[in-house]
Amino acid sequence: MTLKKHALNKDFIWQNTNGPFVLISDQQAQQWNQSGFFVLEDVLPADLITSVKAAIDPMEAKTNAFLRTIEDKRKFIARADEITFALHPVLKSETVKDFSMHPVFAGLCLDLLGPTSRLYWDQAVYKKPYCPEEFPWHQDNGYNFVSPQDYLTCWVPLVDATVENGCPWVMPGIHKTGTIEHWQTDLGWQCLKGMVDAVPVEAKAGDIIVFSSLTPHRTGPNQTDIERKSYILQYSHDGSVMHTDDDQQVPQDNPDRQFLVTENGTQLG
Ligand SMILES: O=C(O)CCC(=O)C(=O)O
Repeated sequence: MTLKKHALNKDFIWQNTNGPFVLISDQQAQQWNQSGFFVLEDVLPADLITSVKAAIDPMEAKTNAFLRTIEDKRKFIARADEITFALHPVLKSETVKDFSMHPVFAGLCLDLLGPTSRLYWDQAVYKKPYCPEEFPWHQDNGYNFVSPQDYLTCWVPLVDATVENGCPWVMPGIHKTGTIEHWQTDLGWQCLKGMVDAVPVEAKAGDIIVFSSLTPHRTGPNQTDIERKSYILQYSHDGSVMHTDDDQQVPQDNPDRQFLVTENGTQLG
């Protein structure tokens, strides 16, 4: 596969993570280095997921209700009654804010990013029953280009995510290239076509799918009557900047939603 690099990806070198680790196993570290993803199984208790879901559901309901009122019932990648993106639940709920500082996320930051990290982005993504469309192949850093390019995405299923209801699929190995070129489609930014070598990643509520901002992923259509609910938390190196279309570099340190979760090797939660 010949991949063209993103115009801003000039000198990226993937750095393998090396122990000692506070949370992940050597095998997970090896999968991270080689494939750009792994699953942490059964690390979040059911009552915690229930309370996070209860906090997010009304936010998502408002988002979906808003989408129903606008032209074509869609805005950018969000479509009423198909796929919704409820942005920054941490701004609206202490339960969710506390969740974003949970030791499991702080531990992942220490093992995969380094001593000092911030929450960079958080959003709930709900795929409605019988949503017919996939969400196309992309790297998270293909949406808004952030430097350093390698941040961390934690895809948290709020209900069990299966191939049938639209779980993530990943393309292993490409993370080492850094950010690749994306093109715009009706469904979102896209960086790859086809499914050869793609790996479906099913996960249960209580698990976390962990992948790099540089790992191409997609989610499939929802072919069930179950609403597929996920909460996505992304953590970046302290000092990260977002590159804007007019060549500005905007620090990603909004104190309300991009707060530190680890500092000098210490978990702050
Ligand atoms: O969860 C989904 O269905 C797609 C969302 C996604 O991949 C993302 O927000 O990067």
